[in-house]
Amino acid sequence: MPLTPVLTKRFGTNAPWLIENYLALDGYEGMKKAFAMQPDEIIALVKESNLRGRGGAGFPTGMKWQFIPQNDGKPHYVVVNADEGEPGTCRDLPLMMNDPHSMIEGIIIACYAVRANHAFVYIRGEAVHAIRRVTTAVNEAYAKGYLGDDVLGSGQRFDITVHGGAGAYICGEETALLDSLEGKRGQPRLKPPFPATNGLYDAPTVVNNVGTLASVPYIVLGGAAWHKEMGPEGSPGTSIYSLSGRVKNPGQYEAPMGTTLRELLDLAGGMSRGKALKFWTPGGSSTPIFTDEHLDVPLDFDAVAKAGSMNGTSAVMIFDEDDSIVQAVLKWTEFYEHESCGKCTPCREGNYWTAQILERIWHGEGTREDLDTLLDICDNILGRSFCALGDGATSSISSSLKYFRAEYEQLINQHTAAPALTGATA
Ligand code: L3W
Ligand code: SF4
Repeated sequence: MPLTPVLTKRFGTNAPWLIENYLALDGYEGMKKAFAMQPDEIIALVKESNLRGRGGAGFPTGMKWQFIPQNDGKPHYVVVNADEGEPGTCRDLPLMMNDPHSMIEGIIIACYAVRANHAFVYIRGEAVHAIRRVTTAVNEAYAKGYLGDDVLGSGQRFDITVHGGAGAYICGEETALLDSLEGKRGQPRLKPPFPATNGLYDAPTVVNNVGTLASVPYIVLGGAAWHKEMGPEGSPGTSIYSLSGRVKNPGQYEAPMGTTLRELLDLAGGMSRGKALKFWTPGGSSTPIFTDEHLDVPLDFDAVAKAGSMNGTSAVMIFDEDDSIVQAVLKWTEFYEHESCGKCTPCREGNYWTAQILERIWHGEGTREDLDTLLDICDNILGRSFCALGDGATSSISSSLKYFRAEYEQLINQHTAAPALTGATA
C-alpha cells in the first residue's frame, strides 16, 4: 500500500463523495476485512498501529477503544466529534466534503470493535454544507446495506445519526458535546468518569475525531506495520496540516507526522509577501506560539511538546514580520472570551480581563504593570479551569510574552513617552 497521500488520496478525483466512486477506489474493503476478524483483534491492531487521536490531545485510539467495558449489558455508542472550531483548523470539513465514506467506514469498524450499534456524527452547526454531504452519504450507505440490519451478513445492526450543532466552540469539548447531543446546554462534565465508561446517556462511549476514524479503514487494510512506516515511532501515520495566513498557497497538505514547517512552506510555495516568518501556531490558537527558531521542529505530538507547545489540530497559522503579535493575541483572546461557557470562574472572568487588558495595550493605553497582570491572570486560569478551553486561552498570551515582550513594551512606552502629544491632539 502506498504511503502518503492516504486520507486525501481521493481529493480531486471524480466526485469522490459519491458511494459508487468511493467503491471504485477500495471503498468499504477495510470494513469487509474487519468483519472477518474478531472485535478484539481489531482493537489490538489499532493499538499496535499506535494511531493517536487527531482531535488535539493525541490520546492512543486503540487504548480508548479498549476502555469500553465488555459484557456489561449496556448499550455502547460511538460519537464522532466533527465540531471543528479551533481557530485555524480546517481539515475535518474538507475530509467530510471530499470523502465522507472513509469516515463512515471507520465508524462502522469502530462500532463493530467496541460492540456498539449506534453512532452519532456531531457536525459544527455553521457547516450546513457538510451536514448535507454526510447525511447524503449515510443514506447511500443504508441503501447499499452497509448500515441498517444484518450489515454484510454480520448479523449486526449499525445505525448512524447525523446531528448539527448550534455554533458553540465549547461543544467540541467531548463531554459538552455529549450534553448537547442529549438536548442539554453544552457545558463540560467533570472527568473522571470518562466517556469510555459514562458517556452518552451514561453508557460507555467512544468519542473520536473525524480524521481518527477516517484513518481506521486504511490501517485495517494496510496493517499496523504499514502505518508505522510513516512518521516517528511514538506518533506515526499521516496528518492533514491546514496552512493559513502569510503563505503563498494556503490549504490542506497531507504529509507524514513529523513534517517540519520548513518542509510545509516548501510544499505551499513559501511566504506570501516575501517577508520573513515572525510567529506561527503549530496546532491552532490554543497552542503556544512558535517563532522562526522552530522551523525545523518535527510536527508530531512528542516533538512539539518537547519544544514547548502542542501539536493540537495541526492548524498552522503563519504570520510575517509586518504582523503585530499583540493584535493576533488580542483577536484570539476575544474569541475565547466570547466562547467561554461560563461554568467556571477562572475562565469566565479571567478571559474577560485578559481581553480588556490586551485591548487597551493595543490601543496605546496600556501600563507597564499590565504585562505582569496578564501573566498573573494566566497563572490563575491555567490548571484551575474546568476544561481545556481555559488552559488553551492562556497559551498565546504567555508564549507571546516569552518571545515578544519587547513589542508589548514598545506599544506601552510609545503611549507613556508621548503625553504632550496626546494632550496637544486632544
Ligand atoms: C478513559 C482515561 N479515557 C483521557 C480520553 C478522553 C479524551 C481523550 C483526550 O482536549 C485538546 C485540548 C485542546 N480513561 C482517559 C481517557 N481519556 N484519559 O482521551 O483527553 P484530554 O483530556 O487529554 O483532551 P481533550 O479534552 O479531548 C483536546 C486541544 O486538544 N486542541 C484542540 C481544540 C479543538 C478541536 C477542534 O476544533 N477539532 O479539537 C488544540 O490544541 O486545547 O488540549 O477523549 O476522554 N484515563
Ligand atoms: Fe466553561 Fe471555560 Fe470553565 Fe471550560 S474552562 S468549563 S469553557 S468556563
